Amino acid sequence: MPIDNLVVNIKDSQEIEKDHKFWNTQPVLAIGEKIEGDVNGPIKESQDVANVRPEPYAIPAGFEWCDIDVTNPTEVDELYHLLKENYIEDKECMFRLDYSVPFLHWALTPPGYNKAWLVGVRNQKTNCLMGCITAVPIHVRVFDVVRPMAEINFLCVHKKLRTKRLVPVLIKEITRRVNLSDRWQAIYTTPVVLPKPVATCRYAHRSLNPKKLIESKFSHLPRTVSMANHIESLKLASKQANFMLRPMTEVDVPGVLALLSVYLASTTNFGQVFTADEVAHIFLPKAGVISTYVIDGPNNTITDMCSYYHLSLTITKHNKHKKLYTVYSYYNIATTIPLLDLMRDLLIIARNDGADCFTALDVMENQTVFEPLKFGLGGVLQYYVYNWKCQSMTPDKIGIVLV
Ligand code: MYA
Repeated sequence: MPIDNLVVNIKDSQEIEKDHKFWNTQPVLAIGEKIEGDVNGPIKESQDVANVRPEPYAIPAGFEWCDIDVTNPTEVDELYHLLKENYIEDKECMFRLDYSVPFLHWALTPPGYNKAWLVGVRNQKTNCLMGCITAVPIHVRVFDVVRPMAEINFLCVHKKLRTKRLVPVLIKEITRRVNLSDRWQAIYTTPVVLPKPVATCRYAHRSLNPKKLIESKFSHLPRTVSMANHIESLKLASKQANFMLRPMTEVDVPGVLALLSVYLASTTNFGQVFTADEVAHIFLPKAGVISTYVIDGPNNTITDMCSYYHLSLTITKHNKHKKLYTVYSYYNIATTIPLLDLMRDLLIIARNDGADCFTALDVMENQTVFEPLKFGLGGVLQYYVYNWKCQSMTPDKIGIVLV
């Protein structure tokens, strides 16, 4: 039973829609469609790139397509503000995800990224950015098959333009642009149930600053417990226990690559196949963006790692608190110490880093630490592979975390 009684499901699951007018036209499995045996491959075969539609899809009158150049300070700022005001929020609109500018730059410029895959929609008159969808290149392993794919994220439509069927146009346009690079599969996660998830995962939250989380109504004080006792029950040590755990540096890239590659291939059915350049870009610590800690083994090897990314929440309706500093569990691998000890130290590091809350999905082995480390259960997140047919998986077989 969760000790801390968190109420907010920021990426809450929503009702299954009955008639998916758009999704029913796409190469995805239908909800409820069963797969026989060990089928694992595309739904629709790859085409010749020469046959991909060369011109962009038509967009509603008054709007135009743009590429978003996140290396341009003005454009990344426009993206930041679109998301800050219009991206994912809880049902009561009390909390909204707040991806920082350095975070967006990091997430959207991995090695080999393509500017044409960061797609925006502008109002022709005002030039305001009103919608977006992004893709970055990634190699993904699904069971035993590795494919170059796209990782889709940051689908957002300005609140004033909702329910006007702009999403199908955005998705068709990003698909066209990805297809032009001869890629025919994509991965994405959403809180909503669409045809058809490959896995359904669950968030769990660990309070690091219980008083602030309760004051801002992110979590409840359990009915029979006083605030003082509640705070005491969630208290963590002031320092990490394992003094060998240290921030990752450039020389650790080969060791981290080897550790990640062996671990993900041997324990999961679905994961990113990293290159050294990707490991350097993704995992080297960047203040306020990504924190990675490692333990050394013999001969420049890395035996254990843990990491989190920094993604705050705007508190929309509170006089005192305006922002929750949340960090999200990323990749955690323990081979020389128990995962429980590694994660306890990671919580301490995150708390000392100023985080109010540590959030994790029940992917890989995370679930095993939730109860002993006093996490409370949160919302649901669905994982998808576009244009792929395979058996669905349990969360522990998911070896990838999308930001
Ligand atoms: S997940 C984050 C999604 N963003 C948010 O939740 C931000 C806040 N919300 C909004 O901005 C809007 O409410 C959104 C809907 C944009 C969500 N994924 O234009 P509409 C379908 C996919 O009237 P609106 C992330 O970024 C819906 O079922 N489809 O919608 C990953 C319906 O289709 P159908 C979604 O309410 C994104 C149609 O859109 C989602 O104005 C992965 C309605 O269109 C959703 N989250 O705006 C995208 N929500 O009738 C897929 C609704 O069929 C990528 N819909 O049910 C696929 C791979 C593409 C590349 C392939 C390459 C090979």
